[in-house]
Amino acid sequence: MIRVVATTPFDGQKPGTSGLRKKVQVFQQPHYVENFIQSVFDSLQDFEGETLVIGGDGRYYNREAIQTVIRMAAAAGFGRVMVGRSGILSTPAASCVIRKHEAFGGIILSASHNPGGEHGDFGIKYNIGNGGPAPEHVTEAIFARSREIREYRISDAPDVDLDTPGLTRVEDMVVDVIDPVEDYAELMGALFDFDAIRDLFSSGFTMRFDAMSAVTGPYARAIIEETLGAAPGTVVHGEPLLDFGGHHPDPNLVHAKDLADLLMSDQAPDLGAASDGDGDRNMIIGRGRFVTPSDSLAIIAANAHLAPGYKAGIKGIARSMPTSGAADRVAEKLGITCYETPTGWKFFGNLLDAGLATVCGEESFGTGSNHVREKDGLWAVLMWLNILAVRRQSVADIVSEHWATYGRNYYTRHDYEEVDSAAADALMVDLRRRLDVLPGTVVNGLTIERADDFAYDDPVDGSVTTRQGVRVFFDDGSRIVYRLSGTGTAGATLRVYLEHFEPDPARHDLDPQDALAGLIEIARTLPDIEGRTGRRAPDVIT
Ligand code: VG1
Ligand code: CO
Repeated sequence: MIRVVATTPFDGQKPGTSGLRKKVQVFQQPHYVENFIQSVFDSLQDFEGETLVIGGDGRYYNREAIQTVIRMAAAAGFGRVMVGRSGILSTPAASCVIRKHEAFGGIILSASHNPGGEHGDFGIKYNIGNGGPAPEHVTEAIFARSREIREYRISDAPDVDLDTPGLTRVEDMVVDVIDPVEDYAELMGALFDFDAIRDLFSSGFTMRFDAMSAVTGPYARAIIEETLGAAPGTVVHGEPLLDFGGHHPDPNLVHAKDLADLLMSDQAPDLGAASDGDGDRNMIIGRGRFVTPSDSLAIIAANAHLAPGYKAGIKGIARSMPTSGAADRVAEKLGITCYETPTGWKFFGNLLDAGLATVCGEESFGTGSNHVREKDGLWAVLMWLNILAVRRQSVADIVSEHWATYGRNYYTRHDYEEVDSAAADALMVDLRRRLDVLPGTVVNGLTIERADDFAYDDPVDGSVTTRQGVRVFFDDGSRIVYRLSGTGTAGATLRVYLEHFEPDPARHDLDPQDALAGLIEIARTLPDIEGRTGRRAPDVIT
């Protein structure tokens, strides 16, 4: 039976950079999930009888939330839901399933790289029929609806057995529990030269893939070990855990330190890789050489034609604004456009749909292509494997050659986490207020050439997105970007992105923190980070 339940709005059900993210306890409040899901459904039209894809990264509260979404989808009139077995679907796999089965959309339960567990974070995201995150006008409608919601509709049917593949029903709606890996693995097989990668592994190539006890374990085991023949044990932390083993499932040098240390040691395999909570991020490290995400995007763009799915060449590149300009240099050489978008994958969707861009990336360990409409961690790893299988060089050599050809964009990001929100806001307000007077100012020997607050004009639908981060450009081509995170759940996170271009190959082997030391100092003092936030140093450096 379908019940109509009276409710009152919750504050703050505003989707951020990538969906609604809050502490688990917030989601556990009675009606909280229901209000948000009803707000999503109320913001959509014409889905009667259509298919909704549902899955998550397996974190604490995943199964409970999925049962609620299934009951509400039945009450809303969806004809079918496709749910990953055990509630599992990586974010890129969900995107793949939505596209392949021409679903109306999908609900992804994930807080991505944020920590999980009973006291960790949870999240809900709505993806549209192209498989990508809902664009801004949809997320704004959802938020507006959440502020006036008075009732929601839900079936009182018992829980669905999520662990047994096959068909059941809730009310008139079909529930299809699917293998979470199958469609995705098939797509990867169509894009990459699996035979060449198999040969690479059988030639003695070694790798470690750290799934960080998050969602990519089953995918990586099936594809890298079982299909491509990497040695058993190549995938570590391959079981998705409710709390990710207590770690941040965030593939970077801080949270995947064990992997990074291994790759810098005498026992290093040829390749190290890791993915995040929901499987859309990736980290690539060769023996003795960490590849920054910005460089990885550029190298993938320059070498994509080596993979069968991209052999006709790429049509364009898109990168988020804070991502380094390394990809722009590749685009220039290829004679294609490099689009610069606000942070967050939702801004790539239009460019991909319109065929303007083929590969996209973000400095935050996100890379992907037009094969789905999310960033895709395993895709990036397989792309690197394909490139390595064809070029038969080390990761370090490929990176060095790339820099020799294009120059090196030294890059780093400094994050100040859980800063007092009012202080962080005031810092940004002050920077914005000074935009007009900054040009011409000399700081530590560098002259500020221009400064602005990034705004994006979408070339496809004409929408304008403003206030996407303060950019300060210097006369030597260096750049500092300041923005506040839209994915955190406690206080504010100030992100400071620093970049300096170095054409001279003799100066390509510096530690980025040294190469950027002068700029780092400027970045700290320009908005008086210490005075305003009390922080002397960043919490995370990537
Ligand atoms: C961060 C990253 C952004 C990424 C987003 C979602 O957002 O900077 O590039 O798209 O996370 O990634 P923010 O607003 O905190 O800077 V995921 O893997 O967490 O969905
Ligand atoms: Co993620």
